[in-house]
Amino acid sequence: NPQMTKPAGAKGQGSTQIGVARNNQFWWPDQLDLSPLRDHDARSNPYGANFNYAEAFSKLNLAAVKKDIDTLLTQSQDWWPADFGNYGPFFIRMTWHSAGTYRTLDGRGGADGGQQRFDPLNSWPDNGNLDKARRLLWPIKQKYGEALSWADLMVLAGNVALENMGFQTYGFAGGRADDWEPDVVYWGPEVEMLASDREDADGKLQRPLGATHMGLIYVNPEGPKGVPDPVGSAKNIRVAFGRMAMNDEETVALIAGGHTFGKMHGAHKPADCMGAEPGAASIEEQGLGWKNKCGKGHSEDTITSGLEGAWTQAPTRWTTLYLSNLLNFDWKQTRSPAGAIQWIPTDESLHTVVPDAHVKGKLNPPVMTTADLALKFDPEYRKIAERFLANPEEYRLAFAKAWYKLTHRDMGPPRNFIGAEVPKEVLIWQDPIDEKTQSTINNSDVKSLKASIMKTGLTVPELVRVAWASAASYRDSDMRGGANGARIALAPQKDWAVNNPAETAKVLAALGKVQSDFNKGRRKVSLADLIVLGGAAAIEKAAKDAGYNVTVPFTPGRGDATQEMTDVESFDLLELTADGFRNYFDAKNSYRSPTEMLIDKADQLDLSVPEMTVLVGGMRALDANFQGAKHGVFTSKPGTLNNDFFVNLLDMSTVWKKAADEGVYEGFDRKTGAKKWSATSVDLIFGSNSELRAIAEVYAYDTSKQKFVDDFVKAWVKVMNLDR
Ligand code: HEB
Repeated sequence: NPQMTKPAGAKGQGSTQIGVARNNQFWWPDQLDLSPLRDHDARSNPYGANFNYAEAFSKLNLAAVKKDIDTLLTQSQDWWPADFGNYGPFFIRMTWHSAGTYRTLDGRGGADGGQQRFDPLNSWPDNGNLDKARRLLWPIKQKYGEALSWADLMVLAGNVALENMGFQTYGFAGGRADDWEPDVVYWGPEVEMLASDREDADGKLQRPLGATHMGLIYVNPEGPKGVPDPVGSAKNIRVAFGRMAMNDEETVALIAGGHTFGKMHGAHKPADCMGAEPGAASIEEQGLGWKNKCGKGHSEDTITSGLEGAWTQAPTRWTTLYLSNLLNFDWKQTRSPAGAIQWIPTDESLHTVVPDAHVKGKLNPPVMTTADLALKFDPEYRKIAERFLANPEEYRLAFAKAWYKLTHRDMGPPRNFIGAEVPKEVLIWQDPIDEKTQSTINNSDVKSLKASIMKTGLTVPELVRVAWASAASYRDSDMRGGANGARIALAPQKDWAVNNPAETAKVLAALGKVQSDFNKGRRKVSLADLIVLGGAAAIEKAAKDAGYNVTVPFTPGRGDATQEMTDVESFDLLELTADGFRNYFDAKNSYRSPTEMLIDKADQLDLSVPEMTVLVGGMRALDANFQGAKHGVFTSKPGTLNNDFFVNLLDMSTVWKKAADEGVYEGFDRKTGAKKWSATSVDLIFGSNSELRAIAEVYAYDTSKQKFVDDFVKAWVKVMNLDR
């Protein structure tokens, strides 16, 4: 994927500068990039690895913080005066752009981490001038320090803004810890901001992307690729908001509710006035960008999107005016002072109904973007918009709930939601678990249950695969999935191809029998715990068979979910199209190569390069491939936990050749020519990539046999506990 190796930044000049180190992907674009497994090192965090943000936040007086933000909203600052005397709308846009990068397909993006403060997001054209919104909040951040992350503050500011302007929000949860460096995320194939080259021939948006253009949060306000076509815009919006987990009703509520507030900014032609984005601005601008040299450079001279005007007659109040304007007025195309296509009422008497944000006595027409008109001209959106206008309370609640979901979607399970304003109700998108099913087992039960599991006759590979399948559904990006809940026993997970439904059903039936026998007694065990315990028992046996005595640490306490608690459609998004740890690859549905998908999965499992390496080697030794395939099982004793994978991979007596089957390789004895092994690229990459080979060597040392077993068990347990 050579295009991905160019800097995402606007000009890509870095590589021609003297003294700039080039990474290997610059010279050899096809070389596997391991950097996703090395980001967010604890040493990047000035508070260190042991800082517990949730604890710090929970000591905060949330009401006091909110009061401070509320006061700040109407204290206009000379260096960036507030439109209509209230920063509320501006902050809402900041919040929405912070959360709105979330995309369901890989769970990346979203408000967690506070990524908007770092490039590339910091400098995305769509985030224009939001550098000022965050800078306005600095006094609050400075006051509360480590107890209030930027990530939480950016969401909270939007909530306080809504409340200040008369809207009743659904709730707020803190708990988003800050990142200290940009996430490594694939934001699209384009090498220029605002370019769009991410649709296939049928117009389908490339997976896993959510936005239609590089540098935009969702869609182009002026219409698809700039064409003022409201119906076409509706199609874009439906895909883009769908990939943010929003249905039609939520989408209408969000856009209408959001554009009830504030205005757009396009007072002058950007080319004549605007300086570079923060990422490219000069050092004396101190992190700010988009310096505007026209007029005052702010207030009535502000340029952000290039569109200009407010949607409603009362842009700092919660009203239903957006909907009534949209539906009741006829709209004609016009251009903003900056030259962008937008729409104003055909009725000229309506051109003097909106007060100006800064100039006293000046009156303006309300405006709509092409994307706003999508809500009027798409028949489905229109029905919803009409219903909302006729039922204001329904509209209010729909916006409140959609806003809450938008801003909290990537926080993971309910226990991550903290603070005095967390709603009592657990919502379906939080993937609830039935608390009543939580295991109450003690250490001696753990021992006896392991014995009962091994007596079922289930094999080591069967138990390992199902435990892995259960836990490895986890993705760190939005903290969904994982072993807790035992959703592997429920639709859709039980039917995923990667989980080999027949085998999973067989193993779960046998474990279910162990569970029901045990639960006749005084204590109870959840299926989720038993699945993980099954993996532990199997690994202990496999280690013993290889001559090592190990205990796989186990922490009980998982619970089970019911089918009713499981949003099947939303869980389908977690389906793995590739799992290198089980040597599984679905070529049709995977959007990258098997080895790249391995790195992506390892990243989602929060693994380091050594952890990923030892897990792959161990899984092969355990014979835990999908459907028992022999690729990479470089051992004469499959099903035992030994380092043969590494020893044999690095053994020079084998020569490797491509096999007839796509993606398969065969290893032959260099002298006799006899066929010894078969492998996939996921296996061979550990011998071919120089950085992975360095780790593979470690696990092949004569002196590393015990280390291999210990490290494997450690990494395995980490995966089992990722969601806890
Ligand atoms: Fe929005 C603003 C577009 C959605 C909220 N937006 C805005 C603008 C534009 C837009 C262009 C202007 C900017 C400047 O400043 O210039 N949006 C858009 C689109 C979409 C949207 C295309 C999709 C369809 N929004 C949205 C949502 C929300 C919002 C969802 C929330 C919820 N916005 C907003 C606000 C504002 C805006 C609040 C205003 C800001 C101020 O005032 O500053």
